[in-house]
Amino acid sequence: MRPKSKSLSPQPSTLNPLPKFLQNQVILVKQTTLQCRGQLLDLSRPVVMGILNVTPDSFFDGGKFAGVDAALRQAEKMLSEGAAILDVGGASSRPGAAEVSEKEELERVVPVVEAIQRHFPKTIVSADTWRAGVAQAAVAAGASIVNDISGGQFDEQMFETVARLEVPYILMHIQGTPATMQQAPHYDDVTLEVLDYFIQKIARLRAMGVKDIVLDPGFGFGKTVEHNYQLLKHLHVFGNTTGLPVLAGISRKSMICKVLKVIPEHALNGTTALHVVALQQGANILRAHDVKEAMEVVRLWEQLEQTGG
Ligand code: YH5
Repeated sequence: MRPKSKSLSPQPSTLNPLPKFLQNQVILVKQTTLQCRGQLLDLSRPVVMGILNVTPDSFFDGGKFAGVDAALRQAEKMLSEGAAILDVGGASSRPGAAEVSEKEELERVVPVVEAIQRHFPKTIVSADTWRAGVAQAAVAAGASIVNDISGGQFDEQMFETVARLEVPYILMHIQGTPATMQQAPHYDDVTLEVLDYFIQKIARLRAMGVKDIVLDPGFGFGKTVEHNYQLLKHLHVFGNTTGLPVLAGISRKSMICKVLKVIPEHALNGTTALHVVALQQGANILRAHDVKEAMEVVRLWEQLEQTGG
């Protein structure tokens, strides 16, 4: 039983009391939209966020024009396949990836965000960066969501920057840094510790005036295979306890590759299988390399949801 609190729980009037079974119940309203500057993103149905890497180890291997051109082609493909968001990232955060300078990251990300806005003006773009400076420049270039793998821990300016920019913030959990995170991940209870992290950060973000927050347990970021599957199995906890939307970034990650003993290039079928689980566990956004296949999962899952009986 919850202790009765005069100040916190709304008091039903004595003239019109709540039915007995609803008294002392907390009814959590799930947030189903994100205010992406001018555009409202509807999350009452699951959506797919397409991954658009602009790093040299992806397709960004030619000159500046080749990079923008290739990114635009990839953007067009993912939009035609049904992506609701394009996640543009200029610094790989894979385990052990080389650090990219802020200047280099800006030079990769800003022209691509600008080009996407010019060619596909209604597109909702998120900036995958832990740097406040890159987040600010990307939003100035047309991005309308900040996706920070560090939860504000790598750049102390990040939270105030997002508050000032008035854009939604994807709050991801990470233990350690990309350079060290896979050395010896440890938790007593991974789900509880990630939830506790979210609760602390949400309070700080709210106090600074950030309105729209999306929670992401950060699959592969300082987690063993076992930790990742615990988080996937309990994914519903994060949305259910906070009322906030949840993002799952599973696509072609090592939690699939290690179990199936395949390379990321052969991990699409495994990705699809775990996307089904993520939706069943209440995920609102699937961050995916393969938008067409992820959208098929969404459509089939919706059909199942609509089915009575
Ligand atoms: C995420 O989960 N991940 S970058 C290793 C792989 C495959 C893919 C071994 N940014 C996330 O995608 N942002 C990245 O194969 C992210 N959530 C959010 N919000 C890492 C990545 C990857 C790493």
